[in-house]
Amino acid sequence: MPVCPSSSLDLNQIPRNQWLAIYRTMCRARFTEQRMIRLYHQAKIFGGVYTGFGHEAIGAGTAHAGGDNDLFTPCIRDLTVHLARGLSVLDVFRQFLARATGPTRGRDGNVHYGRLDQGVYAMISHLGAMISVAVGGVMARRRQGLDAVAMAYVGDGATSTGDFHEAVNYASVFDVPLLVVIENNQFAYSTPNSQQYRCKHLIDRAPGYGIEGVQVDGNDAVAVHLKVREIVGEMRQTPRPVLLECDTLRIRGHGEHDDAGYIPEALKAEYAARDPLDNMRRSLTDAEIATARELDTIDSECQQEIDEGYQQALAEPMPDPATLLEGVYAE
Ligand SMILES: Cc1ncc(C[n+]2csc(CCOP(=O)(O)OP(=O)(O)O)c2C)c(N)n1
Repeated sequence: MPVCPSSSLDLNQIPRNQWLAIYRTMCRARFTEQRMIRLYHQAKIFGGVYTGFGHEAIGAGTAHAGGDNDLFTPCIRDLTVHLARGLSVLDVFRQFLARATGPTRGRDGNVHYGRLDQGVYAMISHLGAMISVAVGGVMARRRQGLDAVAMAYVGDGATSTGDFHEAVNYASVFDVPLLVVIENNQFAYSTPNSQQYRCKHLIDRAPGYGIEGVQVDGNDAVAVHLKVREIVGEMRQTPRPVLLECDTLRIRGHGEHDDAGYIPEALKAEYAARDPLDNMRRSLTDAEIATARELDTIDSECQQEIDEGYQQALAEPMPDPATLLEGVYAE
């Protein structure tokens, strides 16, 4: 029987609705991606499919700790962040089915989307490159007098890039309120951590930058959320960057084209027993925040939203080839 990771944490510190919102975000992401995988194998998706199976507690736990003015640079594991910030499941299907009505108007295949009105930058694929975008964005908001913070999401592989070093060093020197969320899923594509870095933990590097590093169980949304609320609260008052290392395992391949055969079965089994959604259900029911039945209702509502979103997106048009050059240059 897997242990309840959050048993020592007091969930009553924050309103019940907040916990339910986090659980709902995790379900919406997981179930949407389950559908996406099926569609990918039916060749109905334009482009690849990269999922955040196993990462849901990280994106949901962090993004739900943000406020209206905050900025986010999610990566391919973080559908939860998009959904937590207000993107609809319908928009996600529009994007992956290359519909003209979607966030990139059917022009991207398919992960480079985001909505600035929701504080979410569209990612580019270069590992670590979005951290400095988050730095610049949040500095601009601070200059406008807003008490914004930024959350930049990277994998363990991204921490080996020069971009990571440049952005974190700069943020440290200029006291930028930046949470660097390291989703340490133990493999950078197929490269294991033993071939990625020598330090014991990635946050061991934080003192070298003169900043704080915090480690958290990335499969425990309660632990992630409570810790990030605390960090973000302090960061708003006293701007500074923090490295947050979330331990997890990517349950599927780097993308659906990859069978993740390089991840040992025993490791997969260990983390499958600590699935973030199961953990969250257990935490919420043990703390009597919600009954299993109430959580089942949320599950069915999410499934219905996904069925409806998919059907609606399917009925919408793909872009007209005559509009190909629209949006390429500023007008
Ligand atoms: C600058 C750069 N180099 C190489 C790649 C090719 N690439 C795509 S994903 C990946 C590994 C990603 O590892 P990690 O950041 O740990 O994410 P994970 O897939 O393990 O979640 C690499 C090398 C890239 N996108 N950008």
